[in-house]
Amino acid sequence: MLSEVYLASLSIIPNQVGNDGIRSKARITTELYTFFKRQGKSQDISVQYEMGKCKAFPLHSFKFLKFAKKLRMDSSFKKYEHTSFSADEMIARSEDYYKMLDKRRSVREFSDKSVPKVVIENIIKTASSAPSGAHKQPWTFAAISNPALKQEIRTAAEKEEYENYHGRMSDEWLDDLRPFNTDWNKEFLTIAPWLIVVFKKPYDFVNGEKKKNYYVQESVGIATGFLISAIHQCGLITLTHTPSPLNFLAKILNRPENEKPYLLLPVGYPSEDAVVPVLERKGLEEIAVFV
Ligand code: IYR
Repeated sequence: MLSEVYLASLSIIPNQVGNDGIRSKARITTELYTFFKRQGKSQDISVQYEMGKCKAFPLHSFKFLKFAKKLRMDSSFKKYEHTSFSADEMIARSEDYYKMLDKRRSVREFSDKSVPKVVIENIIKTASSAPSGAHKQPWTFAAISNPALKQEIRTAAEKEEYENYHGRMSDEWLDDLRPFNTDWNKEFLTIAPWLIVVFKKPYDFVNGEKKKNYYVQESVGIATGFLISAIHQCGLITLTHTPSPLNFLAKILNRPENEKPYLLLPVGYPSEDAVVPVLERKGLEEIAVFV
C-alpha cells in the first residue's frame, strides 16, 4: 500500500504548489480520496495520515520540500551513479578529450569503404543520449546505405544546390565559401557508405493526440553534436551537409508529417588523397570570458 501512497502523492503534490503556499488538510484529503476513487481503490488510512502530516507544513517550506522529495525518491527516482576523478586526472582527461575532438574536420572527400551497421547503431544511440526538453528526445535518425536511395538523395540535393550556387546565395555568402572550394556537386552523397539524416520532431503523436515538444531546435542540435563527436571518436569522418530547402528528404524517406529534416551527414572513411582547408580555430580568449 505504501508505494501507492507515494504514487498518489506524486500526482498530487505538483498541484498543491499554488500561490497560497498552504492548503487545507481537508482539501488534500479530498484530492487523495478522488485520486484513489478514480483508480477504483478505497481510501487508505495511512494515506490520510501521511498527507495530513504533509499538510502541516507551508508548501514551500524546507520541511515540506524535503518530504515531497522523499516521496518522489521512493517512487520514480533512483540513485545517480557518478564517477569522479582527482584534479590531476580531470586535467588530463579534459586535455585528452579536447585534443581528440580538435582533430575533427569536416571532410568532403569520402572513400566507399564499408562501415559495419552496428557502428552506425552505436553512433545513433550515443546521439540519443543527449539531453532534450522534458526528455522528449524529439528526433529521428534515418541511416541510409541503399545505393538507389543515396542516388535519389544526391540527385535531389544537387538540384537544390545548383539553384543555391546559381542565384539563391548572395555574393557575400559565395565569397565566404570560397576557401572551402564547395559547389553544387555532392558526389560524397553516393560515395559515403552511410548517410544519416537527422529529423527534428516539433510534436509527437501520443495515442493519436498531438503533443508539442520543447526546445526542439536546441535538443536536436545537441544530439547532432553528440553524433558528430561519436563519429569522430571511432575514426570515421562526416560533414554537416545542409542542402536547402531540405524538404525533399522527408519525401524520399517517406517520413511522417511530424518529422522535419534538420541535417544530412554522410558518414565513412576519408578518401586516400582527401584534403581539408588550412584553418585556425579561435583562441580561448576570443571565445570565452571568465568573470
Ligand atoms: N549548403 C551548401 C552551401 C554551404 C553553406 C555553408 I554556411 C557551408 O559552411 C558550406 C556549404 C553546400 O552544402 O554546399
